[in-house]
Amino acid sequence: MKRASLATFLAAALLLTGCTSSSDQETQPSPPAASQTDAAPPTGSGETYTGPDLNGLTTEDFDVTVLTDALNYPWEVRQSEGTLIVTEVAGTIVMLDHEGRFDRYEVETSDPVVHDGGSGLMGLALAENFADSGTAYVYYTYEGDGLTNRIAEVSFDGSSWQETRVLLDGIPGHDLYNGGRIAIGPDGDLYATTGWVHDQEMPQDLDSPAGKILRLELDGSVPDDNPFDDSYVYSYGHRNPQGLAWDAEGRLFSAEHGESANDEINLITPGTNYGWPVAEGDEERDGMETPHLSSGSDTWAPSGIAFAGDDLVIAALGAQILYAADEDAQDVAPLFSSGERARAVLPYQAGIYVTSTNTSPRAPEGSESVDRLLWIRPTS
Ligand SMILES: [Ca+2]
Repeated sequence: MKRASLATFLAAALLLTGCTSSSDQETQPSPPAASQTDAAPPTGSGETYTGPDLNGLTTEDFDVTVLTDALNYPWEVRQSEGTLIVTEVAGTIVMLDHEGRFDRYEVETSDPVVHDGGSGLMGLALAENFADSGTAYVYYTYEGDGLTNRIAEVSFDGSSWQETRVLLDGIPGHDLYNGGRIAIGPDGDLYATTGWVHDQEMPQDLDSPAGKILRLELDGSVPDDNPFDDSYVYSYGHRNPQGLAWDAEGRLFSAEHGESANDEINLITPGTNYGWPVAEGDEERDGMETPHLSSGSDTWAPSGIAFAGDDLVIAALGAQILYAADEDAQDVAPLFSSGERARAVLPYQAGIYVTSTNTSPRAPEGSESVDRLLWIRPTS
């Protein structure tokens, strides 16, 4: 990073001196090699983890870099060509990098973002060509028929973030149970988690978008091969799912909060009923799927999840820790803790980015939350 700064300085110096003679040029130091060796910041697109197997690692096995401690209730973290892009529930997006950049933008939306409790600007997904197009997708709360959620396309033009079109409106909202994670799957479609909004009927009602995992085309239309005709519903019977991740074989996993303990990691298959509120945790009912993994009597309060190689990394709010589930997500073990409520995880190259959300969703509206973006790297 120092060498990159030096190169920038030298380039600027050459520009300032203007007409440098050819003999002077020959005395200039050679430009640094293009490839960086140690601790190179992320470059390129995609979200491929190249670090060691996480199995068996604990907090002491990680180098920790605090990229910023100036976030306020962040929700999602994505990356594009070395820039980390973080949503904050108040309706802002922070863009920062490993060289000290920190820019905060208010997203210009068609209706104001409403942050009430845990609602607000939550999910973010970047189009595959984001670095060129600036196109991305967000999930946010606005005032419709009460608190209501929307999935919208947004665009970053280099100086501002603006909503460009609404993909799906009218998702019931709540101060606690909004779901809110969006992600583009290996099939190129957009998946979204929605909350049960404390309604006993909606999660089991296929005509309601609440308590579901939804699947949309990127233009907002219903994919032809969704499990129910002319419906965004991909799976149902969810309580408050906030995590979406695909493994190397393309299998979709989701994490959701139980009511009291009984947090779940579900293996999501199209058209499947995951039980809520009829069945809780490992309770078995005809026509309803039990969790792939359950916290049982423990509380994880899982939010973001992501695969790092074969390991499913789980950001836990309640437990203030990252967990890792081993291959096929058969068992969960503590991985890393900073003593903060972990909200989102992004394994990328040799490390994992982690955002914290240290204000409880039940904190008074407008409460400041001192939150960080960490970059943790296994030392082994
Ligand atoms: Ca369930």
